[in-house]
Amino acid sequence: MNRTLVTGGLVLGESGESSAEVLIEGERIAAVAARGSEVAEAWARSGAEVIDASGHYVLPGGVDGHTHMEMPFGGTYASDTFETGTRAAAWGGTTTIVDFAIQPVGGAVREGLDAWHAKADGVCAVDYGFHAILSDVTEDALKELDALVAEGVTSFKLFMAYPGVFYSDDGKILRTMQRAAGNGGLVMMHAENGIAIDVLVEQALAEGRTDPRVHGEVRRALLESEAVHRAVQLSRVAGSPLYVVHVSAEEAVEELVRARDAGLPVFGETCPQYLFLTVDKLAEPDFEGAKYVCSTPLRPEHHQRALWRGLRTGDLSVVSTDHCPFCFSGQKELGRGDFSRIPNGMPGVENRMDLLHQAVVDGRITLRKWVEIACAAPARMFGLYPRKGTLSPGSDADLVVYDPGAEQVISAETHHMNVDYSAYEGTRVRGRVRTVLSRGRVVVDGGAYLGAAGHGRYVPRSTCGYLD
Ligand code: DUC
Ligand code: ZN
Ligand code: ZN
Repeated sequence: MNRTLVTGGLVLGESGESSAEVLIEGERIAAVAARGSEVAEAWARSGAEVIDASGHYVLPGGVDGHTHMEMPFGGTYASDTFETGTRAAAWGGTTTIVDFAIQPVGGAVREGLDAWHAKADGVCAVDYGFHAILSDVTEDALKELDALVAEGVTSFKLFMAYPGVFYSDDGKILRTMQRAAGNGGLVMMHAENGIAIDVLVEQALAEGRTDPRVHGEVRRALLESEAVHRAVQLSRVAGSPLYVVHVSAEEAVEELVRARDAGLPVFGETCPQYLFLTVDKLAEPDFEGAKYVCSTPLRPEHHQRALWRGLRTGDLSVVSTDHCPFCFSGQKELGRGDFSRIPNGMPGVENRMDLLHQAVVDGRITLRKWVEIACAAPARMFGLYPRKGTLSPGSDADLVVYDPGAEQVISAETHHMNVDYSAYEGTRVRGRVRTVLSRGRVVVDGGAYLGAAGHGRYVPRSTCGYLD
C-alpha cells in the first residue's frame, strides 16, 4: 500500500495548531504524529513518499455542503458540470461537495437522484454526496424519504420561495418536517417568502423597474426573516431539526439566535458572497449587475457584520458556496429587460477556502474557525464526519497543503470554473492552495492538475452529527 508522509507543516486541527507529521496509508490517514516522534521517524525511513509542507498549513480538505452542478434553472443549466465543477473545487482546496438532486414535479424523489447519479458518475475529480430537493411533496414522495435516509441521502431541501417552480406551502413543509422527525433526516430550508416576493416583483415590473438592482430591492430582508421565523415554528411543531441555507440578512440571523438560545436544533449557513459582496454590485452598469443575482440576494454592508458575528458565536455553523454558476454571456443575459428572468446563482466553489483564509488574515475569524466552518462543521452537519472534515486516524486522506504567505488576485482569467466571469474579479487575497490530496492521491500540486475524472466517488452519508 502507498505510504505518504506530509512533513514539516503546521497542522490545523479542530482543537488548535500543532507541528506534526501526517502519515497516510493508501486512501486513509494512518496517524498524525508529533514531529520527531519515533513513529514519524520510522515512516520517514520506510521509503514513504515525502511531501514537504515546511512553512505551510496542513488542513483537512474543504467540504462544500451546498453546490448546484448542472442545475436546471430559468430555462438554462448551471454552467459547471460535475466534471468541471469538482475539478475547480479541487483547485480551490475543496475535496468533498454535497450537491442537490432535484425531484421532478410529478415524479419521484428517486427519479431526481437517479438523474443526478447519472450526471456525476465517473466524472468527478473529488468525492461527492447528494441532498434531495423536494419540489413536489406528495404522500408518495414522503414515503420515499425513510429509505433515502437509510441509504445515505439524509437531508432534504425545501423552498419557501419560487412559487410554481420549487415552492412548498406550509402544509407541505410541516408534513416533510414530521417525516424527518421520524427518520432522522435534516430539513434544509430556502427561507424567503416567495409569495410576497412575487407580488413585489410584479409591481416593480409594472412600474418599468426592470434592471438587476431591483432584484435586491424586492427580496426584502424582512421577507427572509419572516420565512426563517415561520420555518422555525413549523419545525418546533413537527419536532424536527432545521438547517437554514444561504442566510444573508441580519434579521434572519436574529431569528436563528432566538431559536438557538431557546435550545432548538436549528442551524444556519451563510456563503462567501454575503460575507464579501454587497448589494451595490447589483447596480453595476451595462447589465453587469446580473452577475450578482442570486437568492437570497446580496445585502447592504451592515448585514455582513451580523453574519461574521454569527459565525464567531456559532449561531451560523457553516460556510458553503451555493455554487450555481451561469455565464454572463447567453445565460445571465436572458434577463435583459426583466430582472426576474435572470438565472439566480453565482460561482464560487473554487474561491471559498481562499476567501475565508483572507478573513483569518483580516482578523475576522481565527485559523481554528476557518477549519471549523469550511471543513469540520459541514462534515458533521451532513453526516460525513469523521470520514471527511478532519485529519484523524482512519479519516479519508483528503488534505490541503496551504501557503499562507502567497498572494493571488482572483480572476476569471485564471480560475477553473466553467463560467465567463468571477464574482471576485480583481480581489487580492493572501494565501493559496499548494497541494491537494483526495483519498491519498495528489490531485493538485504547485499549479498543476494531477487528478482525473472519475477519481471522485459517491459518498453515502450518515445522519446529522449535531443531533446525536
Ligand atoms: N438560489 C440561487 O441563487 N441559485 C439556485 C437556487 C437558489 O436557491
Ligand atoms: Zn436556495
Ligand atoms: Zn442553493
